[in-house]
Amino acid sequence: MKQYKMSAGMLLALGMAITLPAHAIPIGGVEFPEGAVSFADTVVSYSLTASVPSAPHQGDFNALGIPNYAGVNSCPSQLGCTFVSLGSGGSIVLRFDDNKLTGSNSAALDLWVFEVGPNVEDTFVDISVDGMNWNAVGKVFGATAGIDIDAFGFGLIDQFGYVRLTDDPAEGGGGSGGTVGADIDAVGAISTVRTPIPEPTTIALLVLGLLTLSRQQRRLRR
Ligand SMILES: [Ca+2]
Ligand SMILES: [Ca+2]
Ligand SMILES: [Ca+2]
Ligand SMILES: [Ca+2]
Repeated sequence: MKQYKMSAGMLLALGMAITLPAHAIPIGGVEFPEGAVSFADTVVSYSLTASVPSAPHQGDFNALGIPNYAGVNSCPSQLGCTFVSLGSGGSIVLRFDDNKLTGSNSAALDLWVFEVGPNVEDTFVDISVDGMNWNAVGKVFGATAGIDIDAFGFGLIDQFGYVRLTDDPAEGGGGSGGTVGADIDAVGAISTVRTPIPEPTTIALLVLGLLTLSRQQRRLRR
């Protein structure tokens, strides 16, 4: 019969590796206490108006994950691009899957939008629990900018799964051209909770089970 050889020390290390909280890592110059998990995971919709960016700048998936813009403003293709242009008055709806945006019960910034490209362009921001009922939380004023959602009456107990960004057609120098409208590289929740997958208690029980199994096998070998 095959024997499982795992020491108590190894099991403890495994348990710690799974349950230790993530270190605060500055991403794109901003401290995200939960790291890469904090960023938007799925594009729900991308809507353009009459004033559209060129095709290489319409890759909506480029707004997902951690920021990766490196100064290239004119993209050869959507895959070779790091941001998505919204067009004048266009919008994008993003969803958090492994995390949720929360307030902080303080005036600290909770949501950060990485807006890039040659022009600094303003964006209206709305947040939603269910992707249907929206709450306006003001604007981000181009470049990389944050929002304190507590200023709009929210707090730690509020959990939002959706963010909608809408280009303000009245602002920004990019009224036309390939990257017309705000250019979104990434959207991150500074104040965030992880969506529990799996539950820490489940992991603790698993480690305890393995520990018991290893003890029993050692006893049998004697
Ligand atoms: Ca995420
Ligand atoms: Ca706040
Ligand atoms: Ca632009
Ligand atoms: Ca990006």
